[in-house]
Amino acid sequence: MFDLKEHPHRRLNPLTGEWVLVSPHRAKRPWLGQVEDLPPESRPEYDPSCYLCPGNERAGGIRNPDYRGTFVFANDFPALRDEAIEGEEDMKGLIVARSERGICRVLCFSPQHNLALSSMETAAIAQVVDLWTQQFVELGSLPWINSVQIFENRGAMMGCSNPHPHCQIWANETLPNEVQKEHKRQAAYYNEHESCLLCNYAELELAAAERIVFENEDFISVVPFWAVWPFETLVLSRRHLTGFDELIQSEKQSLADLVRRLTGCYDRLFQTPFPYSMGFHQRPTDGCRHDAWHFHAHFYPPLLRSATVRKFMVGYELLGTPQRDITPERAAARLREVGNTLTR
Ligand code: H2U
Ligand code: ZN
Repeated sequence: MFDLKEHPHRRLNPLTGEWVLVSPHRAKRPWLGQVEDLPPESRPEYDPSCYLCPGNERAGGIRNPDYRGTFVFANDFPALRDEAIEGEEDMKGLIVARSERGICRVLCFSPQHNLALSSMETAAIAQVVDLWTQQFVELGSLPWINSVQIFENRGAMMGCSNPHPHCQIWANETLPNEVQKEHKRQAAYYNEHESCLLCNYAELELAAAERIVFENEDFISVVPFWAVWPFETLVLSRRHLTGFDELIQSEKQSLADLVRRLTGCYDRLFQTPFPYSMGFHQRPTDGCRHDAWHFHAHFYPPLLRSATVRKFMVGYELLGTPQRDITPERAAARLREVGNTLTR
């Protein structure tokens, strides 16, 4: 009898059409170790050498204002530029290049150097949600911007250059690869079923309850059935929304609450500020409706068993298909267990 808890199998990611290999028999060892409160981070509230702290000079020579809440600025070393130098190359369809325009910004969540989403107050995170919304609207309304990617790299392991709480936005002309895959799959599903892929998926997960980590009135977080990273989560709005601009005030509060609890839970899992890349996926901003799109966030954390033991995407995974040992069901149970110990 085929058993998802015992036998090697593949799982489909319906958002991308890609598969993940699951080897549950390899992760039968019991969990060890107690969950304790993370000791307060030893960083100071203000760091004179930090390029994101209020009043400090950045690498490009510009000085930050003495900001008191959130703060956004144009990335001093942007990966994309907004001036139009158009062109392309195409040699027999094999050596192909196209010019790409974009805007890169950096967003500070807080003036306080030693905070993180996990240690900020819900009301302060709600202000970050407001900023994300405002940036999505402003950048998305530019006629030549068709995709707005908001993302956070946290921790040196993820290549984050500075522990000051911040994220980035890259907004550009074309849809990035991951967004393009999800765009096609959601549209195809919508056309075939006349309903939303992620609305229907959320309903299945809520009924099963097995992979849900947290839920509140407006949002759920789930270790998706097709998760690749050990403690990967997907954050879904309960209501069918296509982007930040459709969130009502109470939903912004709910999102802030869920982000705080989820990141807090991550930090307690291995008693370390948990590294991850997270980001929001929203409808393309080409002015069309994109009813098939469902607003969501992905959290991709690399840690596997401790503060230092991480998952690598190498070997078979790099050349073939991603693989995991601990099942998404066990990962979700573990996160819930830790979540129950949260004190706020
Ligand atoms: P991380 O979020 O991965 O740490 O990247 C921080 C960004 O901040 C990075 O894209 C920018 C870098 O270009 N940056 C500035 O815009 N000004 C600075 O003074 C230093 C870093
Ligand atoms: Zn700082």
